[in-house]
Amino acid sequence: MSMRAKRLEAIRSGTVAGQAEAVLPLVREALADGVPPGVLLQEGLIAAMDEVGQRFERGDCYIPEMLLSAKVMRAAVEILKPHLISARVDPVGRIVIGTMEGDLHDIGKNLVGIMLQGVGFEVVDLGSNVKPARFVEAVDKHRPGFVGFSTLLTTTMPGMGRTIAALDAAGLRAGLRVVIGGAPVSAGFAREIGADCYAATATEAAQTLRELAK
Ligand code: B1M
Repeated sequence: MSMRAKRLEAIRSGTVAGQAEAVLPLVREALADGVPPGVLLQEGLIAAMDEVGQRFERGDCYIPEMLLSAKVMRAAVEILKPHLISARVDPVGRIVIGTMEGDLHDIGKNLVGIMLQGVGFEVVDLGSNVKPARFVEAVDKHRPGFVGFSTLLTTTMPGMGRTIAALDAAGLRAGLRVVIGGAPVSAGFAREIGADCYAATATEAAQTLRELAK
């Protein structure tokens, strides 16, 4: 196994084990050695969260372990952030983003925010557990070209449709593009609820929205 592969594996397994003190120096070292931040993210951190999810499903780990891994991932993403948002780019538009009401998962949504900033979007992040009324209020206040909804839970998917309906009822839907993402949703679901587009990953969201903003 190459040095790079060994380091990525140590980042992945250390994140699964929730060991910030082991993972964070490795992330810094890998960056200094020229490992692309996108590779660290995908093959180290996201791969770790996938394994944590599988262990949770099998009953091999519980909420406290999931939280520890999530904490390591968030700290590692903070280190990667300036590298993911490197070159300054001209502003291309504004987006309001948030995770749906009832859903506390925010790592994917945070990554979407970082990647969008990286391609020049001004990002208004409402955080997680966001009620439809708060989206309406923020869209009314910030008048963005885009609004982005994230969810990781099947139970909170219907909140996306309810939020679109609330934006419509407030007269804010015209000229506003709705993008949705998160593990349980799909392009088909986006069509079903009247969203304008779906993005499978944070990178795809950044690419798609940058094109749409032109
Ligand atoms: Co929970 N959790 N969790 N969890 N958790 C999942 C999502 C789950 C799949 C685990 C499993 O069973 N395999 C499962 C959901 C099952 C389902 O609904 N079908 C689950 C469950 C059940 C739960 C609880 C209900 C557990 C319980 O209490 N019994 C509970 C719910 C709490 C709540 O929200 N009300 C819960 C709690 C938690 C923690 C708090 C412990 C923690 C979250 C910490 C945090 O986010 N601050 C947690 C974690 C860490 C996970 C897993 C392990 C990892 C999630 C993650 O961060 N992934 C997760 C399993 C998994 O996903 N494999 C799991 C990495 C992240 C980068 O990926 O968020 O998918 P993701 O984002 C991707 C894409 O989806 C996309 O881009 C990102 C990167 O490219 N994307 C978008 C996301 N949003 C987008 C928006 C866009 C475009 C793209 O446009 C706007």
